[in-house]
Amino acid sequence: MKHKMKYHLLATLLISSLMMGKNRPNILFVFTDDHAPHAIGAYNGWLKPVNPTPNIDQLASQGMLFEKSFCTNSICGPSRAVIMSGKHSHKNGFMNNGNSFDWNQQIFPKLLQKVGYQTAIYGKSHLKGKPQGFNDWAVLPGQGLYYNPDMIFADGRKRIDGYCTDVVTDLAVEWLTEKREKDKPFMLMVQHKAPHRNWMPALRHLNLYDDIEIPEPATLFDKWEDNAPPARHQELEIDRHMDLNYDLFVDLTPEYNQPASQKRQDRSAWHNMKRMSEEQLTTWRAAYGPKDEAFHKANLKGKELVRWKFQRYAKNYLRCVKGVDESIGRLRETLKELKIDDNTVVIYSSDQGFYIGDHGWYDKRWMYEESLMMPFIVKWPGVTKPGSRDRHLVQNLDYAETFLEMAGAKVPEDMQGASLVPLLKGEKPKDWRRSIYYHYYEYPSVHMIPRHYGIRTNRHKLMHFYQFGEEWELYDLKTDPDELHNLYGQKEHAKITAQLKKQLLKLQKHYQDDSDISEKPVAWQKQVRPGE
Ligand code: SGN
Ligand code: CA
Repeated sequence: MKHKMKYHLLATLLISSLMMGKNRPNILFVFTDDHAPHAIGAYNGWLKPVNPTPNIDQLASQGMLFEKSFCTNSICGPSRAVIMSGKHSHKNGFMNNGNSFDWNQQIFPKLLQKVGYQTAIYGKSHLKGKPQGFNDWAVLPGQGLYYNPDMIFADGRKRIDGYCTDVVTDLAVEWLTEKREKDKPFMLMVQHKAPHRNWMPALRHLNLYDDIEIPEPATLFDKWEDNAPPARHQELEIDRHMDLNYDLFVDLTPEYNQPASQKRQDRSAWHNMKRMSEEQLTTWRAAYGPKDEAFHKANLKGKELVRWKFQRYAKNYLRCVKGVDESIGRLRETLKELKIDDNTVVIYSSDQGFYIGDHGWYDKRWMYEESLMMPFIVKWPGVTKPGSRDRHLVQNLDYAETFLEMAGAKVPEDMQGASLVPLLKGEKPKDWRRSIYYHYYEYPSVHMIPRHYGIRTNRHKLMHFYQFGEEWELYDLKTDPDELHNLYGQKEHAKITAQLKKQLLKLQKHYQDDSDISEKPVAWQKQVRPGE
């Protein structure tokens, strides 16, 4: 009896101290734009030899890395809307970048505030409108600029001099050290523009990797022979679509204002160049001038030109990643200085994956692995086992519920993911999902990837491109991890195809995806490859 009372007293004390905000962890969520897992050392991809991310790798060695982490819709705004709402795109209403997010809906930061958390967001939001649910915020307008960006604060728009990744980190460090209320737990979201197109590194990184060759992806010269037609009608090839001036800054100066070779491209490269100060431009020209000169001299053609473009692209992309990696180092140092490192969950993620020459491409959008995957690394002191790796199928759909459970808040019934807290504790729930659902909607649009939906299990992937008749793809990820052999329609795979189709329908019912898929463009919107 005595024991029981003691237990009761302890439990009451624990609950009340939890409610007071003690013991509940702070959450630092560092989120970037277009950072593919294979450009993180700890993910052991083909870029590992470059050692691109020592600070993120250290985070992984101290926490848990999710090897099978995926998005629901591989594009920026939609991925962020899924994270905010814990609901698929068709439920939160933000299906493609052209939409505006309804900030009045239920989102996790508002629910965290209700249980006593302080919330702040700095950097790229891409959801349009004034953020709700945050005690403090400053967001980049639209895609934001790499140099001397404008930022929108609650009290208006201001230009801040400096390199965007550093500017955003400064704001976060300032909030942590000076602005937050120290007696409340917090959720701080630090959302970088980097390494988004057009890839502009910090001045201190312009010559990084000059002396090395970046390894090439095995599929750099993929001809998409076995895919359904959409893979041959895209506009994201390094060869045909990546522009020497616009994307790679060859000979590019602010005065050089010729239109980009692709009609639909916006003008971000020019805007970014024009924004730089004379001093910044001098350093920029000093770094790229000699590289451009060597390029002109070499007079490359065909495959050699593609190889050169790939090197320039991959280096600039990884230089941008370097800035992000340094930001993580700085943020973690700040947590240590403030002595809150032990009670702060640190998370690293990015809105989707990316092609870094894989399949000959850049950009994302497809349901193929490189852009379906998202990095997801969590260090939760006292909870995650250092250096552990989880292999359950997880999605950005799960983040909101995870944050809420971490904070001891109630998870609303209508959220569609699952809290990852059990996985973070190292548990292996028997009833964990066996497949994930995906749906991409933005077509016609830049890069011309048609709408598609699909299912991915541990072993297989089935995709349906529904705008141009019945186009399907089926891959066995165990025997064909690069997704080069479309098995759809082959007799020996009819059984698995039927099973997957059934499961796919089940998922669509489960998530209540009733989005209109009847709209059918009459023809491919742009180029048709010769011979088709
Ligand atoms: C811009 C980019 C595209 C990119 C979209 C969406 N062009 O339009 O390459 O696919 O954003 O990216 S750029 O010339 O402006 O860089 S997203 O990450 O925001 O969804
Ligand atoms: Ca993105």
